[in-house]
Amino acid sequence: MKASAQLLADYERDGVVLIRQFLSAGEVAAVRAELERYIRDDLSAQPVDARTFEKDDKTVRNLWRLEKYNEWFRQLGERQDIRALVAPLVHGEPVLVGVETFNKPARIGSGVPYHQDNAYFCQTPPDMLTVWIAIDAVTEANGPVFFVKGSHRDGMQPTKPSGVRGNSIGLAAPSSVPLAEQFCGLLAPGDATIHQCETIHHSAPNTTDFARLGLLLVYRGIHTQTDPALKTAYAAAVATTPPA
Ligand SMILES: O=C(O)CCC(=O)C(=O)O
Repeated sequence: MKASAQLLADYERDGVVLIRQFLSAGEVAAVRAELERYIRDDLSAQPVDARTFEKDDKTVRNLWRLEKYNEWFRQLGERQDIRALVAPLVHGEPVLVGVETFNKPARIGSGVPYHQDNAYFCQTPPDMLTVWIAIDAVTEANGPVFFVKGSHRDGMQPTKPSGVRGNSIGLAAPSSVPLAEQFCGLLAPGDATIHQCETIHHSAPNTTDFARLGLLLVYRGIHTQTDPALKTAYAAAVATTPPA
């Protein structure tokens, strides 16, 4: 996997790009099998920071820190071909920071408020990104992620605590860009989007009978540093709405 000049230019301009067949059908099946095994066999013995549940307090909304709690997913995140792809996008040597899921389960999958990831990551310069890989098909109906193209170029926007478990900090005001003009990540299993950490994005609840499982790989450039002002705002939000 290598980032083409076109992909790089699109990423710098839009703050989001789409890559078809990022993982093969066999790799998607392997991810699904390991996630199911981990949730069934390992999750209950992990610390509470390993997950966020939906409102029913039993269905997984997010898995967090898989790079720490699951060797198979750490190795996936450290794959050389993926690191080589993201290196020019983070403007340096990539460091794997997180392997996570947004499960968006059928019927009860909750929405994600308008936000910028750097409100959580708190890095400067914002050379950090997320590879969002579809494990299920992502359709217009089951809560796709919408991105405001080019919003990363306007820097960090004012935030407020969102009250949403697992997404505690959101934008103080939603984007004024109409939904129809936003970049909608409609994906077949194995397709991926890559978004920069200051690109504004959000997703609706999933009221359909079809789950919308996404696997996220998060990287930063080795040169980024924690921004104390961003960290203070995040700490306040997460204290108001803990993820677990
Ligand atoms: O999967 C979603 O619905 C939201 C994902 C998200 O917020 C992210 O990738 O940073």
